[in-house]
Amino acid sequence: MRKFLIIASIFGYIMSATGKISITTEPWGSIDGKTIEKITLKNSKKQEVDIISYGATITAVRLPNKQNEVDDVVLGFDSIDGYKSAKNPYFGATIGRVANRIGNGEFTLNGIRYNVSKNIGINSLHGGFSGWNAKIWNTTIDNDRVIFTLLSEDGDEGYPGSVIASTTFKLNDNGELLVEMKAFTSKATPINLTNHSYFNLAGHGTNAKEIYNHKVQINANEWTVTDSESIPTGEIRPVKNSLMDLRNLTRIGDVINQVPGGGYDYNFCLPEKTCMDKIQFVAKVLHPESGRYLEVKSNQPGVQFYTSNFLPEMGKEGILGKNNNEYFKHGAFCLETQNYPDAINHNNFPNSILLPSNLYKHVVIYKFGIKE
Ligand SMILES: *[C@@H]1O[C@H](CO)[C@@H](O)[C@H](O)[C@H]1NC(C)=O
Ligand SMILES: *[C@@H]1O[C@H](CO)[C@@H](O)[C@H](O)[C@H]1NC(C)=O
Ligand SMILES: *[C@@H]1O[C@H](CO)[C@@H](O)[C@H](O)[C@H]1NC(C)=O
Ligand SMILES: *[C@@H]1O[C@H](CO)[C@@H](O)[C@H](O)[C@H]1NC(C)=O
Ligand SMILES: CC(=O)N[C@H]1CO[C@H](CO)[C@@H](O)[C@@H]1O
Repeated sequence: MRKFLIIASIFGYIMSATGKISITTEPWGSIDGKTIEKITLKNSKKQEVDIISYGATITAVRLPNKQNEVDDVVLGFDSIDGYKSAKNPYFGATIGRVANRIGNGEFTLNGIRYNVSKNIGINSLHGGFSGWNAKIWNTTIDNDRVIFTLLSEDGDEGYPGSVIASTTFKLNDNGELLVEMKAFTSKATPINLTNHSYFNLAGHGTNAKEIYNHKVQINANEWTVTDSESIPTGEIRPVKNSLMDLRNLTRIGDVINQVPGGGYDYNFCLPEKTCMDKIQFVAKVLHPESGRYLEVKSNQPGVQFYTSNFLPEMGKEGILGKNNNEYFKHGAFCLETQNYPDAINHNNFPNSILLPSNLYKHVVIYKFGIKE
């Protein structure tokens, strides 16, 4: 084994295997002379996940369908240039320090007013101009897990405190991709991380035609109402008797075009509000024809369900993605587990402040399977 490792690493390719899970590493381009690494996790069910060290980004999830044909079910690019480009809508990345929006890019903490980068009009989105999605994380492989770590300096994008963050990915033989995000800080700072994979269980290039055939279920009795800039007004409203009621499996194509704003881009409130150590059921999505399903569980209080409303309209120039596929509006869905957006500015939302003595821990489990 040792000899194999040495020979393999001479070719820039490292492989380790623990039981039925294998992990391989290869270089995947570079930025300013710094090598980006691509890690591939594989299990014995022919399920595979690729993650790169740029943004701790999931670049591919390959899954068999009922006929045992494998498709890649996440949107992405063939090279690092695509991920770096201004056209990249955060495909697959780990988002921080604060996922989603902070109204006016401002908040007050311990009596101090902070400005953070306003990178979307007057608001701050997904951590600012160079958020954690645009940093090269350090990579460590530990048995069947890959761990990405990042140091975010005091004042990074206007946020207080130096933060050390890690995102761990582990695939098991039960089809579960476990993702664990952790952070420590030197000063009180808002933190709420998420991951932003754009899924299409029919295959990443099949667009709205197949997304409409997906059925979704979200375990939420309430949602957070937003204004025209997608900033929460503070109101938490029951889903009952509305298009936000996705408590039973619902075909996306039957509802999406009636939703205000051109589709879903709303935060749903899960039953447990404070659940650091408690994992709750978040959502399930099924694509009946392929049989592929995704089940999401997490320890977070909210989930942003987003149906790619801001990808280019069909008929215009799409986003040129993997294998020359073009991606268009409603071509994928995201289920971003998170704290409620703009929590820092709403007392009735769950706490979003990380104190120096505490550990931030966000767990998400994506279970991929096949329903016959
Ligand atoms: C915040 O922005 C205002 C102007 O937009 C500026 O005057 C002030 O110095 C900034 N504060 C910080 C802490 O950067
Ligand atoms: C990676 O580790 C090195 C050495 O420990 C450190 O200097 C660097 O800041 C780390 N990079 C990131 C992105 O955190
Ligand atoms: C991001 O989404 C991908 C989808 O496969 C998932 O594997 C990953 O665990 C997610 N990360 C987080 C932090 O949610
Ligand atoms: C969900 O399904 C259950 C059982 O099939 C049914 O009783 C209930 O009315 C449905 N709820 C909604 C909101 O459609
Ligand atoms: C409710 C929740 O999980 N939100 C988290 C946001 O982040 C802070 C720490 O930074 C946690 O304390 C909250 O629990």
